[in-house]
Amino acid sequence: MKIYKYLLIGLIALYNSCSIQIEPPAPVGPLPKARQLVWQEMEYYGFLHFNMNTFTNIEWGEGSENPSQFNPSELDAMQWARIAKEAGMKGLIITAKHHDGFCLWPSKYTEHSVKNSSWKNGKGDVLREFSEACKAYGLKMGVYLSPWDRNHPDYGKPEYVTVFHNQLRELLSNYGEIFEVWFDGANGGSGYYGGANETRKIDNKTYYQWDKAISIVRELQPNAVIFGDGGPGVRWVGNEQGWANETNWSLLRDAVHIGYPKYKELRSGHEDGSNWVPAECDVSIRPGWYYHPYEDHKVKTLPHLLNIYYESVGRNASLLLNIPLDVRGLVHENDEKQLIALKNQLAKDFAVNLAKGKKVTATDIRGNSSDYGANKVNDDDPETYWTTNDSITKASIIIKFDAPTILNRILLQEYIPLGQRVKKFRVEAEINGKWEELDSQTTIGYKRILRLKTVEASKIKVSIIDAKAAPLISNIELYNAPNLLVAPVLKRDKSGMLDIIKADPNVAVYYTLDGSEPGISSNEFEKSFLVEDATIIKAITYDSTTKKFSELTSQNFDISKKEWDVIAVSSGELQSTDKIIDGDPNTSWSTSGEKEAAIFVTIDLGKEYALEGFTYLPTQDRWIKGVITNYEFLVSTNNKTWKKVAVGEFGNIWNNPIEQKINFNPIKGRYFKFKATKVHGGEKTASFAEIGIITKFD
Ligand code: FUL
Repeated sequence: MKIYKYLLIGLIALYNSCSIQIEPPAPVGPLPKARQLVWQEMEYYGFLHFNMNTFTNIEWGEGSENPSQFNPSELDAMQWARIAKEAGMKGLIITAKHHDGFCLWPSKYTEHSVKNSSWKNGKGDVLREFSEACKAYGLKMGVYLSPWDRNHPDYGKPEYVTVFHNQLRELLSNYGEIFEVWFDGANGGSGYYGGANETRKIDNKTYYQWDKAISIVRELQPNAVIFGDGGPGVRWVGNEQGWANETNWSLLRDAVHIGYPKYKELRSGHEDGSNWVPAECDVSIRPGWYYHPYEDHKVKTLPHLLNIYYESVGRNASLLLNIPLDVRGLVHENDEKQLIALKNQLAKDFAVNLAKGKKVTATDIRGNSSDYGANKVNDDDPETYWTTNDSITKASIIIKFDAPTILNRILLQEYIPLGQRVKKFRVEAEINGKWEELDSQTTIGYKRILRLKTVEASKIKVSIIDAKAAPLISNIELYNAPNLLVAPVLKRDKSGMLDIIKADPNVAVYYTLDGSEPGISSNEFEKSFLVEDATIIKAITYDSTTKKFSELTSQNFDISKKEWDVIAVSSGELQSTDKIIDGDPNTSWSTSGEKEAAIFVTIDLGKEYALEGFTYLPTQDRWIKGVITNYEFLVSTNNKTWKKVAVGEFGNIWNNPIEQKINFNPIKGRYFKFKATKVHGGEKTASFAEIGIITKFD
């Protein structure tokens, strides 16, 4: 009989744990709207800055441009969509109208649009081609509409607001489904305004009648989210560099509005916010939002882009990566290459989810119900979650491997339809039978990805240490991302100390100083070393775990600048001229302004050399100024008698401000004078990021 008794007890227990329906936890508000949930899952999508500024080569047009200036030679929206799709983006947002007021579609409410441009004899409609391309590639389509219009004569008056609303209607009525409407926060100021050329101020909280604008979006595109500094659908992240704070709440207090001055708060949101407004990280793949040929060599590197991904998508935000379309109306080849490099690296980083199929246990389970069991975190179903009993806000979950497993990434997701809850959590690994803390962090939200040190663990424990209420974890993934294998970057300072920068701490760099190909039997880079003489340095990154090499870096360094001194300048501060010869391309120095022909810099090399040429790198700042286009180069042994050894022009330097190399017939000299006979745009100051000499290489 006893056996039956136990069987009965067992059955009751089974019934309790499986069959009794345990109510889901109560929501912890504010909560996301359905459209916000759909948007959140997009995670990564692209921005296309393409408009009048593309053709005037500036970032902010005044509004006085002639519509005929808009004239792409090879516009191909299918190319944009194909590349975005191949890059792994889920949608694209285009600058339908930027601050200069020019409309990419033939708006009925302004003459400043494609209808008066040279492109397709005024018959074209970029928005139409864009929408068809998005459809063809299965991408969602979004529109950027600048409220500020520096062209419109009525800007500042109520009449313009009607125009703004009507244009919004046109965009939302004629091009199919829109997933996001992007309202820029930059507002009011100087402009052309139909020829008035004046400054117009508006109150950006009231002027645009936001309630009306929002109701137009709701009426015509009920599924679209609205981006603005403070939402209402999606918020700005408070910087244009592509990162959210580690602590990132998808919540905002009521006080946040367009143009909110304490915008840095947007990087973290507000834990006690009363609205659900998740963050979007907007950042350009180049320094500028618009295409400038002079930034062709400044497309962000793979390590930089990867970092942006981890600090946006990996920190409970979305990534809106801008691609400036060029004057052809195409994505430039350099940008395409980097977009694909990022896509490929992400595919490698998240190749195999090591948590899949592993046994998971938890210290507490809501009502002991299998509906909320620990295995809900790796069941591949975003609609299920592990959670604890109502009163429990501290709990752990353990993922157990069958055998010790190497890993370095953890991805966590909260079940946000019932609110963002986790305030603090910790990740530990059991290594050789001992628990070791790998990281301790704050918020999770929709998605959090941590880059951990590489460990070989038999178990991974995630402990929720503090939460607003019982934590709801829908997903945990574990990965072993490969080391980042990119060519090393070489840097030498004024004293001749050479540093080699590797993108990943877990890789090795080998180098040679004699022009030969480096390999694992060459010198391994450990710390900076002195390179005083003219030397070719070849360096390569090596990953011992995969036995793979990166591409090669090969750089010619001429004599070091250790003994160099800037002894005279035509104008400007002599004390800070070291920036011209500090070996750092990111620091620059400028003259303070004079008659063009008089600009010069004189440098003492410390001793005599056989000189064969010189190099000039203009400022690498985002806003480049003072780029020397024509030069004279003079050499002296005594700083008294000078011989002019080179006169000429740096061809295309404004469009492509990379290092210029000029050779001349060998001559002995200790001093040189570099004269600027012409500066781009007739500016009266000249900028120098770096000047070098050539003694050996050509
Ligand atoms: C800013 C604008 O002023 C920039 O030109 C760019 O469009 C960026 C995305 O937003 O506020």
